[in-house]
Amino acid sequence: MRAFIFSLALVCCTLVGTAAAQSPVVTVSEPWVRATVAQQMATGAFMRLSASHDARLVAASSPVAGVTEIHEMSMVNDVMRMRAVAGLDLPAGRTVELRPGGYHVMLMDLRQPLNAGERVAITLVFEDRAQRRFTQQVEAPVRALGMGAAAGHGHGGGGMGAHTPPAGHGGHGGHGHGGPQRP
Ligand SMILES: [Cu+2]
Repeated sequence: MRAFIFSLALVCCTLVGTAAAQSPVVTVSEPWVRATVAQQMATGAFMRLSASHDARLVAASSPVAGVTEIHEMSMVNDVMRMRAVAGLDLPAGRTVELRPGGYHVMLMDLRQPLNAGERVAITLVFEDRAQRRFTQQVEAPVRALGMGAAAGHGHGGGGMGAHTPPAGHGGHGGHGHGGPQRP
């Protein structure tokens, strides 16, 4: 009986400790990167994110890209536009999807072509509610154009895409964003 009470107390302490720390765990599922064609300097990475506690995706990086941003894509007057955002909120327990036509991690200034079947390492940087940062590494397989994505919703596909500098961040326009995305 004594042992039982003791172990109960232990469980309580553990639970309280976890709640106080509020350290989010972000589950990343089905990450993938869109394959590139010759001369293409930028592509998107997509995945599903689910945080155990409120968190925010605030940055990303990859050895294959000189610049990595978090982008939002939306239809503006029948034109697909994408812009960099400061972060993407991940409300506790909700799955947030990064997908073609929506939010994505934009890999720019690519150092090499990305071919289907390869894997790309991406480091995701998250922030908890107290603005403490933590990172998570994912290995995203490269998938060919059109696979797992609605056709025509790609980045800059057929000249449809246009980058808009993020509001109030005038400096974002100059870093090679507009390189040939798809000849
Ligand atoms: Cu983008």
